[in-house]
Amino acid sequence: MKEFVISEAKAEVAVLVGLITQEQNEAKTKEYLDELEFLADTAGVVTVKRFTQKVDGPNQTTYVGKGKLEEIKTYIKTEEDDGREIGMVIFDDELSAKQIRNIEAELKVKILDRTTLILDIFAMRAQTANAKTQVELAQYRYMLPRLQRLWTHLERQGGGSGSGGGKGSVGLRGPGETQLEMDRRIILHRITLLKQRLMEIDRQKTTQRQNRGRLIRVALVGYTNVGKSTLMNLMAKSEVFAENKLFATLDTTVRKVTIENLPFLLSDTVGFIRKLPTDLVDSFKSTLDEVREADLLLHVVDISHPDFEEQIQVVEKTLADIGAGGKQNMIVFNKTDAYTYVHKDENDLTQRTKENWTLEELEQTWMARLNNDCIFISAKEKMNIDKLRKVLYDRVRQLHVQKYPYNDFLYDTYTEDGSRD
Ligand SMILES: Nc1nc2c(ncn2[C@@H]2O[C@H](COP(=O)(O)OP(=O)(O)OP(=O)(O)O)[C@@H](O)[C@H]2O)c(=O)[nH]1
Ligand SMILES: [Mg+2]
Repeated sequence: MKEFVISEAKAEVAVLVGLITQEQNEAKTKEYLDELEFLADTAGVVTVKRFTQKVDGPNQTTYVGKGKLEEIKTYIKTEEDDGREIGMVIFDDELSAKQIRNIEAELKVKILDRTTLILDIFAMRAQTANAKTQVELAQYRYMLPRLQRLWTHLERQGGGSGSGGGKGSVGLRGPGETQLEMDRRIILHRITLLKQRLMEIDRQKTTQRQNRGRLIRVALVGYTNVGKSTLMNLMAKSEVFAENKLFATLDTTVRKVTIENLPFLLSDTVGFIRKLPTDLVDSFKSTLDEVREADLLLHVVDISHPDFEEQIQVVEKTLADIGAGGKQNMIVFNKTDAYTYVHKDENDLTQRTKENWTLEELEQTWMARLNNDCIFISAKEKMNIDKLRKVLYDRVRQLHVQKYPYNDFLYDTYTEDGSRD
């Protein structure tokens, strides 16, 4: 967590809140909050404090319990009294309309949840018309069921007294209703419009894809920030924006790559993250079509990340959700240069944990588990890239021969002594 410094006073300042439950132990919650802090940082928000609470599950009205909420409130107040303004509180899970309303009434600062934060970053990152439309659609879809918040606010101003008369039960009459209904209608209308626009973009993209000719399509997929774009740039000599922030990429880029005599298409697309709202995934349909229609998926994993195994699971689950589950795929373990482990002394007889594994041990374990169907590289340090090219060549060639048996540009390569490769 960053120390609070005056020079950063202009940046928005946040407090994070997460729960420790039966399913989510303390270590896990810490990892989730680390990621939430990284998300906040990507959005330009400085995190100054974290609150966690041990509970059975989220409180239906206020997410955390009353006491904890009080504690957060006191903290905000004390900070403010000292001239340090806390701009927002960010919760690690999706909040309902009711929860947002209650928490906001108590804390009196901006309340965000993981999803709103992700949507915010997406909005910030969206470059093309396609990405912008997709993000806007996801935002409205998220907003719609939470509109009630506005309604109650109006109700408090005296809207629901029944002065409007007519139909509806108590609390559902008067100007409050009109306002809510109007907002709802405007948003629904906008959603329809955005969907139409996306359908149009979809049609164009489908035509584009159909015109691409008979080439095998390989898609880079993976958790956010694992190095997909870095690898794309290396393989395709392209210049996709890559940086150490989450969701640097939102749109799909497709490049033609040729290894020896074999051309194929390589695509780079948006990364996945845990607790990604399904609505958002749905909205990104046209971006994810590239993944859905790929012949081979290269699942890039950041092996230097302490939580890479869960990230693999999240990606696999998301792939299954978008209907790309059963595809041929290969895991590319990236960032081997950044892998660290805790050395364990020979005389130390306590149980070795995963933290004590050397890179070599880790490689052996995964090679065995995946039947050698994986590769360990560093895109940044360009380590093992020749091997990756070789493996990719073999895989793509095999797919190509199956799919386009009569393609004439594909001829055998011969080694120097004249024998077949
Ligand atoms: N140490 C190390 N860093 C790497 C390696 N490959 C990529 N990175 C860094 O990891 C960060 C993320 O890289 P990107 O290529 O943007 O990752 P991405 O998967 O495209 O991320 P999103 O588009 O944000 O989902 C950048 O700071 C890269 O420089 C590697 O092999 N080793
Ligand atoms: Mg990227």
